[in-house]
Amino acid sequence: MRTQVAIVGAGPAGLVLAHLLRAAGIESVVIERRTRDYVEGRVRAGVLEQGTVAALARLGLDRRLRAEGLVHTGTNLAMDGGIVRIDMADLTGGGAVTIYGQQEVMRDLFDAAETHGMPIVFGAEDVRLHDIDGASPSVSYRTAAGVQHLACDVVAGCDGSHGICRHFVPEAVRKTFERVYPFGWLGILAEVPPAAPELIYASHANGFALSSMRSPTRSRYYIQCGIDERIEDWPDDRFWDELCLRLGPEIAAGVVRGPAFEKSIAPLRSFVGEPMRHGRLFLAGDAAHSVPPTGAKGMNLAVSDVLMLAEALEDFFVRNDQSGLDGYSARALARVWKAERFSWWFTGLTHRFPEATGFDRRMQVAEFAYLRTSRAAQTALAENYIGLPLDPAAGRPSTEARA
Ligand code: RFL
Ligand code: PHB
Repeated sequence: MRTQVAIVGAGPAGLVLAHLLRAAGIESVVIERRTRDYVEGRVRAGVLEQGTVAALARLGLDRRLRAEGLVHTGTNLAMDGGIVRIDMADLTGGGAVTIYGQQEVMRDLFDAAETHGMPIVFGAEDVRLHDIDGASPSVSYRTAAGVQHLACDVVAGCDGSHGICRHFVPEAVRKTFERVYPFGWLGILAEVPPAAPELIYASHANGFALSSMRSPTRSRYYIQCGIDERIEDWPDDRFWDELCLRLGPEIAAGVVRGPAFEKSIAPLRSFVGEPMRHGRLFLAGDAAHSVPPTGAKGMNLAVSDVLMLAEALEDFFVRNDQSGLDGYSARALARVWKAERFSWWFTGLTHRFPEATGFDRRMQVAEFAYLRTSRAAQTALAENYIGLPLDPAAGRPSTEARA
């Protein structure tokens, strides 16, 4: 088998890339270890930046998103009984985010892939990359039919944080930067109306809590928990009691309790692997970097990476110009590091760190007090939350301008 771009991983990065390439007339094959049901069933992100929504719209993948997504023009921070609303629309000149679950995004991407007959191999085991240093790389994998070989011009490593692609960047050139947080997020989904119409990020002496949603009838809540804690330690009643305590009495008054039909614990980590390219291998999304979920940036970064990669691949295949591929890693990392900074900062402001000193805590209190009264501080939060532009310095035309 032969294709132009072999894409490893059918998460948001891999599938959005496949759709972008198809729109540019470039062939690809997506190789995924799991089943469609598994990938679509993972409860993860919920907040789409405007750039992500615009990319899906450009691909004609926004019909359900427009009908069912909830446009939020504000978000809220609560600490020590005070609450500050970040009016994103006012602070950024009309900016907003859209609440639409990653599961729904995946469903739309898979449905459209099926409609267009885009090749996706599910259940591919033992994926390996070959000859990425040369001009004719290939990918091998095993299915029920035996070992398969896919020859290609370029490999896109979109296989998430536990993927194998990043390990094909040789140790000698690979630099990793990591921060592991001493806590995780325990999240639940429940078929109950959300506590408030907008998201609330709350900081409490017992730890962080987040009130989010998937729809007007479906709530998504998270609480900070220890990394050693187990789901079994958190029966529904204990979760709801702790959530209400951390959100504070005013917000808790709006919490409607109900059975949690999904409950999971995710550790928090900041991670970047540099460079995002080696030879003919290009990494995108969680395969190259992770952010703690506090800034709601993970899926959005996966999409912005592949927007840049698709542009570079179009230059390469359609215009015979390799400069975009050569510049991809630096261009993507410039945006990645800003999202890393924002996610790290927002995590630091809102979570309780076991090793924090009295000084550290006073810094959080002072930062929150500053945010409450400073339009500049609120603007900084708002512009990061709605998503920074692809290329802030006007050195290169943005994707939007070229479209
Ligand atoms: P994915 O989604 O992990 O997809 C990678 C795919 O590659 C497959 N794979 C392989 N395939 C073949 N061979 C192998 N050897 C393979 N190894 C892995 C996997 O099966 C999978 O299908 O990575 P991608 O595409 O880069 O997308 C990243 C996002 O999924 C992730 O960043 C977000 O979910 C993060 N995230 C959030 N992001 C947001 O933008 N907004 C949010 O509000 C948000 N909230 C969250 C989150 C992640 C969370 N968890 C559970 C980590 C909330 C949580 C709790
Ligand atoms: C979610 O709804 O899953 C969600 C919302 C905001 C975040 C993270 C996750 O920052």
